[in-house]
Amino acid sequence: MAEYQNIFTRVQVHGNPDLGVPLPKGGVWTRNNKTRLSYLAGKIGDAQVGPFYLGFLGLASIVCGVIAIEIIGLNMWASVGWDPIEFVRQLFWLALEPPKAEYGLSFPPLAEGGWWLMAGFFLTVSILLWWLRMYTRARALGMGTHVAWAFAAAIWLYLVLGLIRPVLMGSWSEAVPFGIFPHLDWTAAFSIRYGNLFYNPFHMLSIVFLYGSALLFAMHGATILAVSRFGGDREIEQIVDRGTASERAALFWRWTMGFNATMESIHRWAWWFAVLCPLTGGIGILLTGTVVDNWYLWGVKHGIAPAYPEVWTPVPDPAMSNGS
Ligand code: 07D
Ligand code: 07D
Repeated sequence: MAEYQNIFTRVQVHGNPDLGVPLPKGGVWTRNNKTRLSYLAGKIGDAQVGPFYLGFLGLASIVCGVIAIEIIGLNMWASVGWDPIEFVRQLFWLALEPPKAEYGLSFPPLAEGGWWLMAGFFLTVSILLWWLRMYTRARALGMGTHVAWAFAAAIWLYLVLGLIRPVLMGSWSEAVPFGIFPHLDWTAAFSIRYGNLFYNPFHMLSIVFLYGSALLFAMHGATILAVSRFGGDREIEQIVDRGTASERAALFWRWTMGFNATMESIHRWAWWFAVLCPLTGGIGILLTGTVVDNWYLWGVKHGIAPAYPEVWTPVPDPAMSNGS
């Protein structure tokens, strides 16, 4: 069977396709049983590719996603006068911008943000349908819905950035543009506009969980690889039937830092750290401009940022004087 392969597995076993658990009849579309073996996929994971499940939700999500990308791409192409060479050359710098502030939350003319609104609508529908697909596929297999809820945390930040906060601020102009570098420019401008995001405590928390996720992932990945010679990568067996791998891994961490996670709890640690990154981040963005206008001044007020010393006296504006 093409199971238990990892990056160090040198032999790839070619066997009959593994079609997974038998599924209850009814409600679930007849499963496409087509599979194939891929040598390259086997180098980094399981060699068996498929079966792939494309139900109504998946298809509808892909259709909406293609419409969104089409609107974004064609607008970007139009912005370089339909020149294919310039489109490719400038792709990373091209943008589909949200409407100007004067349009508020109304539907602007297509060329002045209307296309942006439509692309955003289809992208959002596509992402939400994909979420439903993850949820229903997990349920159909009798699994928990942890993956869907982790994805929901990312969707929360996405919705705050592009929908919830702009609606609270009363203007689509507050939202993020589509484009590779333009969305970075927006991120930098947003931070400056609201007085330096570094002083936003929820940005701080989000960074804690971002860095923490990387650290935990490295610790967990490294630990399991270090005991895979004792079968540590067969995590499920290690949980129910503890062997030398789990015990060594646990003892290693007790030796080095006095405490160890368990085979089960380490995945809860990972789940919470990953999920809390966009969850706290979304709270931080939601508060910006709605509750707090300037995070630096907020920091000064709460004693986490120093006030600039007054080392100069402001020069009176000559335009304000009466000329005498
Ligand atoms: C590795 C999983 C695979 C996902 C990938 C991304 C697209 C976009 C473009 C149709 C880790 C697929 C990309 C579908 C296609 C068009 C026009 C996930 C992995 C490979 N960003 N951001 C990137 C998005 C925001 C920021 C890269 C999306 C906020 C900074 C990629 C969103 C802010 C930097 C990208 C989003 C922000 C990036 C790599 C949505 C604050 C970088 C992402 C929907 C959070 C980095 C040139 C990656 C870069 C980067 C996508 C939102 C900041 C294009 C889809 C508004 C500072 N972002 N981003 O690997 O190289 O993620 O940019 O909210 O430095 Mg971003
Ligand atoms: C974007 C969730 C949405 C994604 C979804 C997926 C598709 C399909 C297709 C694969 C990432 C959509 C999927 C479309 C994909 C295929 C085929 C998650 C997203 C639904 N910051 N900052 C964060 C740091 C500064 C700023 C978070 C560090 C400056 C703004 C993170 C630094 C300024 C925002 C973080 C730093 C600034 C952030 C993002 C250092 C710029 C946000 C967490 C060392 C000058 C966002 C509260 C995340 C946020 C955010 C890190 C600096 C601006 C922890 C390390 C001071 C405006 N920053 N930042 O999970 O939540 O994103 O802030 O300097 O909005 Mg920051």
